[in-house]
Amino acid sequence: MKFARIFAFAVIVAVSGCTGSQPASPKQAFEPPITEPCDTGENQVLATSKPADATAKPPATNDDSTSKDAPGPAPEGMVWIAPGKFWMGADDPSQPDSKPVHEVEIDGFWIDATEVTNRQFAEFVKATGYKTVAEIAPKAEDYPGADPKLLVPGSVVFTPPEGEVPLDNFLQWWRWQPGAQWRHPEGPGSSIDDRMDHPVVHIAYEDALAYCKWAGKRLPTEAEWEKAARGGLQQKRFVWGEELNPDGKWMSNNWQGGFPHANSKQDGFIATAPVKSYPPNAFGLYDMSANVWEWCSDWYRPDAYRHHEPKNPKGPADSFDPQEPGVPKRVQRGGSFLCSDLYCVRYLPSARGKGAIDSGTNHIGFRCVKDAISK
Ligand SMILES: [Ca+2]
Ligand SMILES: [Ca+2]
Repeated sequence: MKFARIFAFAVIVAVSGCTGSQPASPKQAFEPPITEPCDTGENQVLATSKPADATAKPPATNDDSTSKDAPGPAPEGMVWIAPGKFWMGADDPSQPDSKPVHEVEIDGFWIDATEVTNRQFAEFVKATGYKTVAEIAPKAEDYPGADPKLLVPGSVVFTPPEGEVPLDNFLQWWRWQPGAQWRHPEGPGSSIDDRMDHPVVHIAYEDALAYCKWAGKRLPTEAEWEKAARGGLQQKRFVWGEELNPDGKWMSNNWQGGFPHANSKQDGFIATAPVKSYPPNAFGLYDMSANVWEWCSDWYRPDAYRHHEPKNPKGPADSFDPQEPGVPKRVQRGGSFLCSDLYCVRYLPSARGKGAIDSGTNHIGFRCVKDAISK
């Protein structure tokens, strides 16, 4: 894999002390303020906010996508998104790659109500013996300059620094951790035994594809994901409406407090939360905002929306990220438990993320969709 685990590469090279080249820098978690200004004005954290009641009623929808139009019984754990149009994107200076706002028509499809959990992924692995990318040692030829001792199975793990740090170098809070993988999210010694209903993490794109194929499903397109995430609330800032903390409650698992060193956990969780810990959106979907990033099938390009087909857009034919030309990236959506209002807001239905296809970290997962009729 020529581009295997580029995120890991960055950390491996940095950790190995190789200074011969600048490490590639996948920015799937955050965009540096220098290149994409953060919006810190209207999202002031409410110091007294508490986690929302996950059993609360979802918001009313003005979309015509309702489950009553489903073509048949719902596959287990899935929700029907009826065919229809919606306004995709955002007219927001902090999200230049989400412009222009454009109307898109989408065929109906089924979507998982939750992120794929450790319990579900374990069933897949038990049935297939599948090994994730993080469980396979990187090849030396793909990582020139890396210390061979570091070319072992592993992944990249968020590790908060002890104190405040400048937000211009992600290597201050990401580390290459040998042995980190979906069963051991923080590395050897960590376990998912008490996290079986949390979203699976350390998932590279091909890992997500393999699961989807086994499950008879596929990854959503970016347009399908956004239509589902918005829940019919046309052009609203959040998947639940316009307010960050309606009734003083946190509506998703993101980050509060100083980033990246002082998570104040006002929403109840430092890292991943069990799926369904927060209220669903108006379509009955959970964690479309934050918890973990979710892979989509589209290649990433910042100008993708200018070339979208009006119906069922599948994204560009190739990938281009001006910040890392030559690194193939797919789209990721929804943000994660690391998304901070003080750094870069990414837990919005319009916000686009991107990830090197062979890199997973401990805040990247996925959910699947399924066509009404197998194609
Ligand atoms: Ca949190
Ligand atoms: Ca999510």
